Amino acid sequence: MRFDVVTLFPEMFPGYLSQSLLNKAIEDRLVQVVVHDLRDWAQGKHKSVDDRPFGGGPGMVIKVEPVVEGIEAIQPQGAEEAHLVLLSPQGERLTQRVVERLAGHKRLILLCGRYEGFDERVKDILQPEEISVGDYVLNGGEVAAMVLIDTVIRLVPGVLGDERSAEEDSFSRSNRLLEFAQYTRPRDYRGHEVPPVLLSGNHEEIARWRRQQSIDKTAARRADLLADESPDDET
Ligand code: JD8
Repeated sequence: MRFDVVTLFPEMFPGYLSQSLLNKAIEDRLVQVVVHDLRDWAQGKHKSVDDRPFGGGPGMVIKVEPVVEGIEAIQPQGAEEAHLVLLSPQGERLTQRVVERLAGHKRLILLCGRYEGFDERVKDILQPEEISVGDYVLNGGEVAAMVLIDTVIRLVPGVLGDERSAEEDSFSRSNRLLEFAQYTRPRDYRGHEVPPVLLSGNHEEIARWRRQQSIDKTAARRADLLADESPDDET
């Protein structure tokens, strides 16, 4: 799986990319992340990528030319044709179902905006899929792009190793429940004890207890997940 990230702030990515799971996936060549500086396609002596909005108003708008020319230059850089994603508060909400769909592409270009966003003609010309990571306001698309990468790579075969499958994760196709509570040593910390069933060695009973924990916690905190009966592979 290849990600091409297009951003005005490429220096935000190395710290994230050096995180253990992702770094290992990159070393194992399961995942490739290429970060591109949008300013490389800026025009003129001042290399400006943004300008004041027509019609007035606060802030700056990212110009159409560097974005269109940048994407046109990046698209043929990979062996695979890339699916273009624009991170935007106006996009479709990123749910695990959307993550599963995006993971079906071999290559994604993630276009990160800043300021007041892009000149509308970027969307008219490039027709990206617009994705939002949630209903709150970020300062730009970079953190959203990291969220998208983080969620999609979990579904790339081999990335998680074989100790655990993404199928078992909460919100996945086969599990719409929240995770059960986990404990490790010590058995007693300041009078807070580990539930005895987990120390029983009875694996059938442990599985039943965990399942019930998941159901109870989901009902109490996220009843909406239990109510969602929509089909898994809705496209
Ligand atoms: C991209 C600029 C800042 C600030 C309008 C667009 C995603 N879930 C999400 N929340 N916010 C974003 C996001 C915010 C962005 C940009 C994504 C580029 N901004 C806002 C208010 C004025 N701009 C996002 N994905």
